[in-house]
Amino acid sequence: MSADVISPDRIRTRFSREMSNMYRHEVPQYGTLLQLVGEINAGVMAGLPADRTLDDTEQARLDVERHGAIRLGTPEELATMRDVFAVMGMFPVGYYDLSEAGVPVHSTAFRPVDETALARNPFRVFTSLLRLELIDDDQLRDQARRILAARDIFTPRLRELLAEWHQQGGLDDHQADEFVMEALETFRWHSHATVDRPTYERLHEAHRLIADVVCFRGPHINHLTPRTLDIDATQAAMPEHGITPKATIEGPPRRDCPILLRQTSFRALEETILFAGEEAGSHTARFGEIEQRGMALTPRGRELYDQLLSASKATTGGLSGEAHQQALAEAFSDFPDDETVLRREGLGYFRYSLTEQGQQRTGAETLPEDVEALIERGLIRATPIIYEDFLPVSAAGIFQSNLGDGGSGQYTQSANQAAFEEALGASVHDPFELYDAISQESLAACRRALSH
Ligand code: OOG
Ligand code: NI
Repeated sequence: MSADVISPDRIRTRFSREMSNMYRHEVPQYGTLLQLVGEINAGVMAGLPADRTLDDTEQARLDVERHGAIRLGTPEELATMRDVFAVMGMFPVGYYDLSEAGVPVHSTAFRPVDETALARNPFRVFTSLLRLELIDDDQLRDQARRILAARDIFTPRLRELLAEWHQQGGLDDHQADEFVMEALETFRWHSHATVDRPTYERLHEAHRLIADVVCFRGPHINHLTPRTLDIDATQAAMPEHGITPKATIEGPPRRDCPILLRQTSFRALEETILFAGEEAGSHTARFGEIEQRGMALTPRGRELYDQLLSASKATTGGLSGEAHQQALAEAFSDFPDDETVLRREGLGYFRYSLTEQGQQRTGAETLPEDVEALIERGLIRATPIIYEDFLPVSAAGIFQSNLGDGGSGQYTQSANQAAFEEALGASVHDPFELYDAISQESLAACRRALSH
């Protein structure tokens, strides 16, 4: 490895900053949203009790924290994209099957995986791969395949830089700057469609999303999402800022102990496009979204969440706004809303650290084995680990709300993680394993320190 190679964390931070600047120009409402979320977050932070204030690292992370999404057309695009993200220290985590919800894609999220990298900049990109095999019409499927095979979504210079990265085991400062600019090209919006109007319309009719993936030169970034500390307040303030959010917040209800991820989105733009032959038309692809993140759940906690969410449909169906939140909260009344209970029942993941008393302890008396006993003795404390991933049911809701009416299809085929991983050229990380490792390692570090 060459000596002047820079950290992938720095490349990721540069890239997410440039992407944010680009998107602000492309979609002005995104700028409005950033401002609103910034104000709400400042208000929340000012009102936090002293033992809950965010430290500098957490605050710095929050200021830069974004997620985006792209939709790719071919296995080759996905495999190359994996390298592009690897340069920035982002790796595929989780498998999401959206076909169940009538969207002909499956997805993963590229994100940093280790704690230090997450703390520096947790930038994530929800990345979907179109499943052409779900198009019934043979002719249309072949046509889509041909159109996709003829495009290259990466610039020639980006491909060279990827080769240099492979050879050197990293990029130096200058290469990194070049890389960021070249990679940005792949995510840029192109108002020229690559096909004529009839082709666009046929693909659009098969599924709006198919037209969005197939008819353009690249996989334009379709949203960039800041993280709010109070999604209910942000959602309520959106209309005053000229933004109309979808009617319901996806995910778990508002709670004292936030879990997983709550999200809401809005349709941002109807874009003017030019078909091949210069005929003008319009296309909606880009939208806005906000998210609030809570505690990562263990498989047990997640099972309970999925079960309650699915049961909630019976009472929340058709409701919106506050009424929807009320009904959802009632449906979730069996989900403990107390950190100690969530921990003792093994529903959430926690990070352990020494208390002041733990740091001062002299190794005289024998230590209890049990975590709960260590906490009760005042030697260690547990804080929830933030959920860094996505939720398939919520993602489907986000897709749907932005596809507009008639956006959904019916697919008989379902999850195919093996095919996705084959296209990717790697297996995806299991998110539960990542959270568990962070939790276990923090506990082991506490035990080592205490037994000195
Ligand atoms: C991605 C939708 C999923 C989320 O936050 O769940 C997503 C897309 O529309 O391409 O971004
Ligand atoms: Ni999103």
